[in-house]
Amino acid sequence: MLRKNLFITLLLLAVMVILAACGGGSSEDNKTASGSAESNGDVRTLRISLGLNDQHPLYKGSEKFKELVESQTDSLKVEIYHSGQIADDRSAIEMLQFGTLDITIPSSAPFVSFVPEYGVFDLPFTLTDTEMVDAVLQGEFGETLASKVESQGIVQLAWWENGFRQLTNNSKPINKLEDLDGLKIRVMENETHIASWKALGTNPTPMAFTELFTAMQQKTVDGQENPYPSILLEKYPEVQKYLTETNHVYSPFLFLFSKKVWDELTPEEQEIIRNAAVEAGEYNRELTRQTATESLEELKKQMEFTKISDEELVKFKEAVQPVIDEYKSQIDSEIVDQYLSEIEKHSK
Ligand code: KDG
Repeated sequence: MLRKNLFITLLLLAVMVILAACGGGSSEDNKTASGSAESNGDVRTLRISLGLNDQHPLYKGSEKFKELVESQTDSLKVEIYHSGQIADDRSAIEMLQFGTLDITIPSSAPFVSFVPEYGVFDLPFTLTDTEMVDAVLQGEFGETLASKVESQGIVQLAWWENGFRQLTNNSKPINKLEDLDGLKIRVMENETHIASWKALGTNPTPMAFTELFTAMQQKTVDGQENPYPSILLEKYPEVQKYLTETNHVYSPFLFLFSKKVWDELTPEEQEIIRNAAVEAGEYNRELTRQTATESLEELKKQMEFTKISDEELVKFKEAVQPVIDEYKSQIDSEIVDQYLSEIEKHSK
């Protein structure tokens, strides 16, 4: 009798577990017409795809965005997927175009193959400090450039910050241009970056961010270049010995939204999301700059640090000038002229 009751109880339990699993369902089941955001009638869940981990100011900024949106409406929820859980940058951008993802916040470099005008940021040694960055991106030029993306089925809502990029490698300290000779460097999937690092004497390999750490661990590449927060928070000192300050390129983060999903939102929801993206962007930029300073102090304890002298930097700039001239001509000249005149206007 006892055994029979036990069996019935266990059976009932198993049925309840199965029913619960079917009832909860994965987020895939409740897709909207656009196939991306989850919606159970009156609540839509927006998914954000990030390449960096949950320690980075990019993730912290996304949490701020989530807090701002969810505190202003019950019709929207935000889910954040970090470390390329959903996709690498290029695939995430394509998913926005198909409407199977709502938001991604990549660097500008992988976005150039979608909107070539964003190639201005890849011209080395153009933007030189954060005041200039804010004047150029948070002003008319930033608006002009952001208005170019809708033709790609994407809406850019704000400019966030990745930062000024620095070089790391596992082979030797870098003090002069010749020290770069033959180094195998991972670069972003971007023609100008490949050409620039070739012109600097290295052997560049374009690769998705999600593959970078393993490539360094397995010594497929000798080094890479990223801003200080990414170098520290993605734990590169575990696989890289030498850190070199070059500030060779400034990488903005682009807060990108799927146009397919955007067009399904109410004007009130659009306004809440746009304002939250801008406000969380201010928070992200401030936090990224603070983190960059703190990260460098910490990295100097974990890696051998060198800084390219101003005299030596002249040789770096001379080496990449032909690349700037060549790629400038491949970008809409009006945009390049506006970009360079804005930079001129804000040069110290
Ligand atoms: O999603 C984050 C990436 O866009 C960013 O870290 C890319 O700087 C980048 C790189 O080196 O790929």
